[in-house]
Amino acid sequence: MQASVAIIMGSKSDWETMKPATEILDQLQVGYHVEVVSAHRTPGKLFSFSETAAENGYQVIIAGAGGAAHLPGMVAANTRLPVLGVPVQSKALSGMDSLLSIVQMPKGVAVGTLAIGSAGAFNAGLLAAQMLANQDAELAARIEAFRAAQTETVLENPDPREA
Ligand code: RP5
Repeated sequence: MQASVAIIMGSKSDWETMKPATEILDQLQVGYHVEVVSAHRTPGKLFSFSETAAENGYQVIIAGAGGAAHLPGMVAANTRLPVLGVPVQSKALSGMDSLLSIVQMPKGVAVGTLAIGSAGAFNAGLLAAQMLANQDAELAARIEAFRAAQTETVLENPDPREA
């Protein structure tokens, strides 16, 4: 399957947080590539990855990072592809550092920032799929089915005391 989405993260320690992005993409049958790219420890790789991302066939980049989370913004600075940033929950500051590092981009260079942690990673995968679905009717149908099933699950079990 062609990898339309690149999922990158600053460290292997980010993987557990970022994994839900792959789970929803698997469910929706969207191809992706996963790789560690560190803004601080591998700055040359950050530049080569982001500068070649479009020619390598990616259409959306999901970038997760924690702490001084410069990865999403610096990737966005070096590619025209849409970048979705996921703030990883840090131990010291609970991810507020990650969130503020990613969200407050200067005018003219955009990063779409998701929620802190694994819900943000899942939604980044979902949002990437929704972007791709504008050009893919079959993917659009799979997303609509996912959303309908989610709604049905909530409606079928409204009692908060039951699992
Ligand atoms: C960031 O520093 C990474 O994205 C990670 O969230 C954080 C800590 O990295 P490790 O020290 O666990 O490798 O670059």
